Amino acid sequence: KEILIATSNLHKVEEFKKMLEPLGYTIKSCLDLDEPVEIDETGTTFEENSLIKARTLHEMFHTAVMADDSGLAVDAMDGAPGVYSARFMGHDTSYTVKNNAIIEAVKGKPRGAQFVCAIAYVEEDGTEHVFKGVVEGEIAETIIGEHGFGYDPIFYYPPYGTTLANVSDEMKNAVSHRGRALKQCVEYLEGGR
Ligand code: ITT
Repeated sequence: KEILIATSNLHKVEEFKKMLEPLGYTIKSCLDLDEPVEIDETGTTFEENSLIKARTLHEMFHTAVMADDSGLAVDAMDGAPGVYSARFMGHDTSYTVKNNAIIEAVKGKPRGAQFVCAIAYVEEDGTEHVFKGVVEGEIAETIIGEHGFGYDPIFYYPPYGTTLANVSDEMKNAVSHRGRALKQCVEYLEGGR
């Protein structure tokens, strides 16, 4: 079965492929389209934004569409950057700068943080579903690791004793917000056969 993922983020595409292709799904994304798709993420929650993205592509192609809206919520920053994670400090600011700013912001404060992911799935006939995944961790004291993307190098995951950028893709996907949301989505997909 072919699923169109309503994302232009190559890192997300790679994670979806790694998790879905072994199950027999064929993955396409906005990166395979001739024209870039601009989607206004006007929602205030991960759920709303994931649905906005999935609906937009479903309206264009009438195929099965999945979308991911995700981000990092830092306790000491009242849940920021949250749904604004991609836009935090501006789209063109490097993640080294963004990650160091967050490390600075939590200095001397509680270090708790969550990665949150909402996956919206719109079936060919338009039926909508949203699945949510969360992973609890802490903001690391320094940037650690070269794998993953975005905020992974500062997301310390206590059971692994290191950040999600310092473990294999398989280890990240096994516990990540995206992995957890996608697992529920797959349970629905496979259950419905
Ligand atoms: P699309 O909307 O095209 O999917 P995006 O990157 O703009 O791409 P979001 O609006 O959902 O997607 O923003 C998510 C941001 O949250 C992402 O750019 C990262 O900064 C951060 N993020 C999400 N998942 C992450 C992960 O697994 N590891 C590290 N950072 C993550």
